[in-house]
Amino acid sequence: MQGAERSPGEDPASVGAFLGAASEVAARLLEASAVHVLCHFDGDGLCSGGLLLGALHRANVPVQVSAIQGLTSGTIERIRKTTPPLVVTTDVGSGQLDRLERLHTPVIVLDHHVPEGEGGPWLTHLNPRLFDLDGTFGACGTTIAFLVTLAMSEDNWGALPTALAGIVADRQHLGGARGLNGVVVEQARERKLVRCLQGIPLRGETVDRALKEGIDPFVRRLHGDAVAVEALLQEVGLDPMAHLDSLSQQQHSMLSSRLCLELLEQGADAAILADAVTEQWFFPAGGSAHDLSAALDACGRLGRPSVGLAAAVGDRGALAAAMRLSDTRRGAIAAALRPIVGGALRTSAGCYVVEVPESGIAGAVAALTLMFLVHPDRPVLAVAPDGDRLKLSLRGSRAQIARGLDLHRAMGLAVAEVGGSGGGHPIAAGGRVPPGSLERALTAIDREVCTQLRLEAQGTPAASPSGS
Ligand SMILES: [Mn+2]
Repeated sequence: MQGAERSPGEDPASVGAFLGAASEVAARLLEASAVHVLCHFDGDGLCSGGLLLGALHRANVPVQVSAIQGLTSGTIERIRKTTPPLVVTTDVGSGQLDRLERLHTPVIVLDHHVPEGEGGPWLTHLNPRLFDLDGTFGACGTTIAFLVTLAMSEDNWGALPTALAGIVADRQHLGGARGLNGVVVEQARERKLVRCLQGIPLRGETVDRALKEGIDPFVRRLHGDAVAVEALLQEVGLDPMAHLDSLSQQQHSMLSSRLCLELLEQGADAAILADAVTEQWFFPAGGSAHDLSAALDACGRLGRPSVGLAAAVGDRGALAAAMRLSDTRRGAIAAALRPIVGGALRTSAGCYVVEVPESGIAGAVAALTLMFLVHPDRPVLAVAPDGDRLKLSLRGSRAQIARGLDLHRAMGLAVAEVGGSGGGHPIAAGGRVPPGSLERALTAIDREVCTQLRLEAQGTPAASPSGS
């Protein structure tokens, strides 16, 4: 793929070196007698796994894909027994290099997480971070997998919807595509494979339903209120039944501006809204990256990864099933957001803490709370029951990262303190801790976040969502 000279915000030489390494990986995949792909089970993971599944299938390379929650020693042992000639991990693996090395079979890691461990002779590790490229906002597992498949064959541009859905799933579209994502989007535009609309991305078919049922953005005054939605649409002169992908840029901008006003009034932060106003990607054959992303994410979170993989490869029936799962998940997230709107959150020294009824939506609730419901001077921690443990999900903002936030480190310290497990990215981290250890874990997170963001360790007055 050409494009070293077209990378917004990245050093062209680094992009070129990365694409060169991606081509070498592509050549090895095409030569493999069989490939076992292990992908993470979230939206980014399923998209990246689906891209490889489709591309290898088209190239007549026998391929099998397993969606996994994490690379546990049990998973490693199971894989080792099957002695696959080549293992590829996508959106997972960089944090478990030493464990993968113990497979004693060739492994290619395609991941953007912070690397941990050394690996060894069995491993090939393709991670933008190793090329001095942005792996937090500028490339996700799907980006890496897509660039590898493009190096296998230009025909794989046909899977662009899945590639952009993966980027949205990891929320790297916020603030506009950059880094390696920017390289992909720019070339897709040149090839007329995508229509970009600037504004607040909305999900669903019709404008009316997007506003009534939408959670991202979560507009408190409109959510679930048909009368309020109808009045607002009349005000901006939009047909409630208009399909989102039929809006002109001017109509989309007008609606976005009106929604931004609503969000500012409910207390959302102007800087975060500036990020939320971004490109939404629509495809000539219909649908948007946002809808596809939500559908695939729901498949993973609701324990139906095989439906998600089939949808990522383009199976129509699977896509319809995935869309229904997405509706279910959206309803559960909305139900968890409503009490937070009503003030059900507490403010610790370093976080806003919200309680969520189920672990599968904790990350999403934390992210949406941070974006739309609190003053974002500190990250949001969502806590949910998760079997015999507690799930912790921490989400921060880009502005907080610029101030020094590193949630991967904060979560690492917290789980080490209480005997749990976890990690992630500077902007988003998760962990599982023993029941009863929340306050100790929170103390450790608070201590670290206060240091990183130079917050007062005690005494910053509690903020609450405005208007509640
Ligand atoms: Mn990812």
